[in-house]
Amino acid sequence: MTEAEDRSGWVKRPTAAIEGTGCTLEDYQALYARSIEDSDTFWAGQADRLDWIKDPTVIANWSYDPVSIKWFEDGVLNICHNAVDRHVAAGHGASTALIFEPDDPAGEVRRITYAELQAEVIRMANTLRKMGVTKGDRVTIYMPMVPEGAFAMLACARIGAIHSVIFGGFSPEAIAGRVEDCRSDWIVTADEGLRGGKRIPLKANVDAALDKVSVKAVLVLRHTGGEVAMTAGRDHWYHELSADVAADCPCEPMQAEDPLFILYTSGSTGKPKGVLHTTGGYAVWTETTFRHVFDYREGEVFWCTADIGWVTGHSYIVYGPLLNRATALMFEGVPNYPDHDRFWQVCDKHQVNIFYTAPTAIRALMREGEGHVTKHDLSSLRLLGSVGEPINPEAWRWYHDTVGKGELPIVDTWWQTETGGVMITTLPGAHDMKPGSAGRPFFGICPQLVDAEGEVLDGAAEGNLCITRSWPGQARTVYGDHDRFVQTYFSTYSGKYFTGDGCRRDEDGYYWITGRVDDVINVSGHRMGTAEVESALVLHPNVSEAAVVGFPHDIKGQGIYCYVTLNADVAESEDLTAELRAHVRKEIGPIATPDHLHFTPGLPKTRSGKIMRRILRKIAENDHGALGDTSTLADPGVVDALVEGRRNR
Ligand code: 6R9
Repeated sequence: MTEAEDRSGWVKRPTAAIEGTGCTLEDYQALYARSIEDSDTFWAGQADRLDWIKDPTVIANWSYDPVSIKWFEDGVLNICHNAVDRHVAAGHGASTALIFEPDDPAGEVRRITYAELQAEVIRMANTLRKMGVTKGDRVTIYMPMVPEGAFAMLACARIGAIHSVIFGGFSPEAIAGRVEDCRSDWIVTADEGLRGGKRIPLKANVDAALDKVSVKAVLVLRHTGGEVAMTAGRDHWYHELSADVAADCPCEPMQAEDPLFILYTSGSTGKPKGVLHTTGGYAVWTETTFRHVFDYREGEVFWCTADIGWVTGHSYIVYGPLLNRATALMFEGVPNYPDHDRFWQVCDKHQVNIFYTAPTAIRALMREGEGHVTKHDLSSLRLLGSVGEPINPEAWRWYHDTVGKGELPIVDTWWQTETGGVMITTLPGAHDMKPGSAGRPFFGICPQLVDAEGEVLDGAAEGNLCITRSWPGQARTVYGDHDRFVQTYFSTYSGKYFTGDGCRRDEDGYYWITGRVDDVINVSGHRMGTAEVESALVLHPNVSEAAVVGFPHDIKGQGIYCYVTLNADVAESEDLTAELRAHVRKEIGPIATPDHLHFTPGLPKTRSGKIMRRILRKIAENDHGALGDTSTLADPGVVDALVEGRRNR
């Protein structure tokens, strides 16, 4: 128990964080009320901080039945202008936009001012144009965590192309699927990435993907200098192709509802969905959430440890910070290289003020002991943040007490790829915190809990989390498949956006996310559809059937537990286990590597042939006493065999 705690379960917000911030509890309450009761005026006011080529006069225009979502629809703007050029034009060209910390701590740090950022984005934009990219085209970005990744995103936005960033840890198969799905004709990549001293063969992965799909051109950044194959006529070195491009490139005027980016994310069924975000609403939403949630003050260094391949990197490394003229740190490496103190060493080295990371990283570092933290001077830190999965109270306390010296506020921000930015969080100057609770709804957000039948639950309750009103940063569709968008998010509870998360609201109106209620698991903060892992497993010639569930994992939050039925003539073996693990890595990527493979002659199925996942989850959790009703199973004997198999591991 620290001094900051004065009520059981509560951690008081520190008064130090209140000084200088615009948002006290009273402000929050007044602004929140206005954001709901007078929503258009509120959002028009937020939108006013941006430069519009044509000011929007229609603010919100949405319906959840039928599904059609538009914000600021008659407004015209360019988000790259707002994130970059606007600041240079206002005389802030010399302020630092990005600080790049390389994987190797002895490597070269890069500081990129807003003026330099503008020049770099123009160079990239004109290079893309030279390759033939025009407004509305989809450009795939498969890059390491280097500033050129951000340049490429902003360059697309500048010329009106739609970026689709693919996390550098994904496999050639995953790249091919995504390139094909959005019919992207261009890929921006690098020779290799670097993570924890290891080289990631990005260009080779792209080459393997391009055995399956074709594109017009590939732009390759020389990063490590590693040897790569270049296909004449298709592949271009960035430094060569950009050498003679013009030094100016006007920003394309974009309608607010013109697409900005596609980002693929896992769902409970089928292949990953291309979630589509548009320009105006996303700009207003990331600008506003960044400003309030992180209480950003001029000159501060903001560090979000996510990768730009995830939505957190899009919204809080690139767009949110740059729209606020912040200094964002971009880190190429991993938390435990060269040692477990890397995060804290970087915080000290770059005098980081706001630090935003994931619970899985906190748990992993907590295990290594506080010595790694205390040996560094962390006095620059002012605010801590968490995102990606529920943070367990033990990890919260360690973060608060050891990293935050028992003083710093923590914002536990709940949101999703589909929400574009933070939805539920405490605000540092406004709210006391409860370890493990995300807190209160952000401006404009109306959460609602419903039971399985869709009945609305009031007051303190636990149920499925829905959002009843649209907000500017909401995804507009699934690229190329609007029906799937409607089906996935608006059909379970008609007239509401269903998040897929379970949630409890306590007597103080604080929200506690309990995790996914669908067949999505959260592994180290990464979303993974169990169906994706199953499809990968059954692609193997020896596998006849597979069922995948999550199970509690100390570091990752959830691990991947795979039940596998082999073909009749195949015997299980350690070699086959290793082969199947490698097979899943190859199909999806290392983040999908199974933690457990449980060979079984059969899976528990109902008489109609449905796999009873509830039972498989319980067995994976080692919760054998609570298997519930198994009477509807076609063959109840299967369960005993599975329990026996679990006990033996
Ligand atoms: C931003 C991001 C979304 C899913 C979401 C939920 C989980 C994210 C959380 C959290 C509890 C938090 N999640 N933040 N759960 N507390 N603070 O992570 O997007 O990759 O789309 O994942 O992550 O289950 O539904 P995304």
